[in-house]
Amino acid sequence: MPPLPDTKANFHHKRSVTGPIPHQPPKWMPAPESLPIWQKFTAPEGMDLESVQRSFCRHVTKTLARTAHNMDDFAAYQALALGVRDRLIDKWNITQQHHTKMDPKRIYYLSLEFLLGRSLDNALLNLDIKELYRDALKQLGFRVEDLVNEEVDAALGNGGLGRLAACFMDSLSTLNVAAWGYGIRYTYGIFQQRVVDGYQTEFPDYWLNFGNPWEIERLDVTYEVRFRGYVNKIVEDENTVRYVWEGGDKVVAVAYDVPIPGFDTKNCINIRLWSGKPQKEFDFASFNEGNYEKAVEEQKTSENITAVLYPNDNHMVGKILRLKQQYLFVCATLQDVIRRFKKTSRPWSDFPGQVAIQLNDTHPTLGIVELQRVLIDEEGLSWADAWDIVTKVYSFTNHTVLPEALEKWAVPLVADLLPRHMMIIFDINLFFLQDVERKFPHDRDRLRRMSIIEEGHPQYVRMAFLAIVGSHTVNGVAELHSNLIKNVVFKDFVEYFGAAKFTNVTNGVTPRRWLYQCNPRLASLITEKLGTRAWLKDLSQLKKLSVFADDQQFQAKFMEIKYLNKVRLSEYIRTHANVTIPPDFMFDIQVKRIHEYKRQFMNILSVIYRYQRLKGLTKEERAKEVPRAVIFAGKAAPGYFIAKLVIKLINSVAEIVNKDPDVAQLLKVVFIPNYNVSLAEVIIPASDISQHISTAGTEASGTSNMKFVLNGGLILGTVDGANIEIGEEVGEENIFFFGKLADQVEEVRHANRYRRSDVDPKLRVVIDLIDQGVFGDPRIFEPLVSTLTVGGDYYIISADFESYITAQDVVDKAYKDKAGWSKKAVMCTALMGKFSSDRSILDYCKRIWKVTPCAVP
Ligand code: F58
Repeated sequence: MPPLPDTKANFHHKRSVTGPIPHQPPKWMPAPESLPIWQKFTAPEGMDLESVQRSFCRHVTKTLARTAHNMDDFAAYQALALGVRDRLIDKWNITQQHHTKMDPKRIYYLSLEFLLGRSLDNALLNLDIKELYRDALKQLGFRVEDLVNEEVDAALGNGGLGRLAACFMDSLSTLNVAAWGYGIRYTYGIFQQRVVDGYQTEFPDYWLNFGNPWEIERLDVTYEVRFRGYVNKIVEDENTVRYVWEGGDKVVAVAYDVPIPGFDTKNCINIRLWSGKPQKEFDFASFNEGNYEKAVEEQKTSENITAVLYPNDNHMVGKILRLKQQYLFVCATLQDVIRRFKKTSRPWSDFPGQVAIQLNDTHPTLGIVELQRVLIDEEGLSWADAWDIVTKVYSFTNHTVLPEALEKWAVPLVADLLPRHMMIIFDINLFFLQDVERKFPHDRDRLRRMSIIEEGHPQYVRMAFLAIVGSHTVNGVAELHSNLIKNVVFKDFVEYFGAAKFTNVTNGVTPRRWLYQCNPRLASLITEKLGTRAWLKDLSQLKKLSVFADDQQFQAKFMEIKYLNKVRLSEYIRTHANVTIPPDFMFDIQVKRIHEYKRQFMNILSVIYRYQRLKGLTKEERAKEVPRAVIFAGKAAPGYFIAKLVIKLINSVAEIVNKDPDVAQLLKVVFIPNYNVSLAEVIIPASDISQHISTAGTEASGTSNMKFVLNGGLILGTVDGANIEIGEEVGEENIFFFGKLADQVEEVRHANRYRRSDVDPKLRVVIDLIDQGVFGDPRIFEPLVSTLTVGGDYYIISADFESYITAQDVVDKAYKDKAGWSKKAVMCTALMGKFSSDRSILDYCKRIWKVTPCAVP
């Protein structure tokens, strides 16, 4: 078949290496940017009612082709979002032009997940135009508050790691850092969860079904990505051999840009998400033969790569499609980064001064190998020069110490999909181990332990080791976690590289979304008391609230807001989970991914314990009890059988407890389905107490703990992750700790192995009730219960149970003292300044990336 003509209809139209080819007018014509008329009509939109209304109506009638007669709230949301997006694009353009002019060091945050949630309310608040839009839309017959709820979440992440990336982007933009986020535009985000007969069921997340106003499709920003093929060895002369990766299959990555506005700044940065597309739309030869299925096959396989987010939280899956996602992601990203760098015609030696790449966990670690490959195979640098550049550019954040979450890829799989990369990994490992050997001669076992390649059949590539060896800095996400990394998990590497390479950056959350946006009443009260909104950019200013902690009037206002937030959540629960919860109950909340290490199981076991205790009380005794609503939400990985059983147990307990008249005034239990970012925004401001009760040493940081405390909720928690630092900030009197410490856990586990069925007596009571069938057929729960009895109780629920129950009693007692509790709640909000993601980002900027802001003047 003759080749197709090279027109835009047949091929991907690509930007040139140095960016778009500038428009070249004939000599007699002036350059467009010099014409006043361009300036006039590209000026940012006006900040007045009429401009807002004109834009809204134009989008309704022209973009959406609707009219005032056939409008619904969703169409109104779309028109509103498109108008706000126009403003974001104005800012985005100014920011990009400024960065091009100043050419600062760029920060690239590489993450396979960005859990952004909704964008509209956030953009309105960050741009400080919510009031304006509220007034403008009211005159057109719409309420902004209703339209905001029409938006579907962008749920391109599993949990903490993905949400952290989103908070970091908000802070980077607010702090005017010249940063880019890079990720994948999954066609399906994290699955939607429904509860059927008490069990979790999963449904696909069709988030793009009605279009996405927050993305800009860049059909001219595309890069080819190769898979498989072979490596050609070219002997150039007797001292030089070169390797070229050839053949195989190619797909194309297309860019989608998501603007991220900063708060109270002109700055608006970008997250660039990649989508897999076929290199050519379809195979004409097969099409002409009548084989239509084969003709579109290539399209299907390339689009499949970015079709779905893997729904596992803290658990590695070794699927080839996941490896393809990772490579497509880093390959396209690096081509984009290098294209931007080359626009300035700087030498390669400038690269580390101009580019910092942060690896959000090991998922983008192939980027290390890919940069080395490009530099030696395509740019002709020597191995040593290239490796020097690579290791000055990358830094790596570790988010977990759970062994089952540490990524490793089977060598045959990598060798098949990425043959040249596999060669380079072996070389990196060889040079590294030679060096280790020089430093620690005759230590065979050390070489085995530190090898990037794990020996066995098959061999595996240990991605964390590769990330450490290829980065200049490695950080954990809370003090305890960083210490575990240094002293336990990567101890050998600290001995080899020295302690300076390993550091801590404690996580943070953005106060814009996690207070200002989700708790507007509290935000207003704070601004009123402090007389300024400056705390939104400098959260440490909240400490000035502590002088009001004993002020009865202030306490009353603070707790009134808490109460109204509880009313709002109670209403949500009534309509979405069909349980009625009186807002004057204590709201005791545990919301996060369902995982054994997070111990939702222990929580529901303690609820059963409370239930039987309450049932045994006299009427007089009951009158002294604190009524409690125990609220759960969270998704279990679809293949995680035990986690799913925990959800079933929670729902079974809820069913019995909620209909038992004996405890109707004292206890409610509910599982709210489909936990996501926008639901978190309703749940978090409504907590009296929230639970963060992981087995000590297992939760790297946790970030929802920070959100709850920031909103004036207390914590019941273990001495784990960021709980510890929260305790240090708010004071021991304002947090409820219990349980074994991280350094005691191993001993308990060891003992568990030898004292099989000997569980804590209070826990025994609970297990017996389950076994008697009080919560339904006990055979259903047998696999779950046996993790405690015959399974060795790896997460030490039994050893922590007594201390947990005691801590619950302490919480009850504290709650009865209304003034005392109010003071604690105020102090919590006041003393959370440390946990702003702005502080985390400034930490990264100073100590890891070595960059200063580049603000648009
Ligand atoms: C979480 N990790 C940690 N991983 O569990 C949490 O303690 C920490 O606060 C948070 O990171 C931010 O640092 C986490 O969410 C994942 O979801 C991975 C997704 C991809 C597969 C492996 C787990």
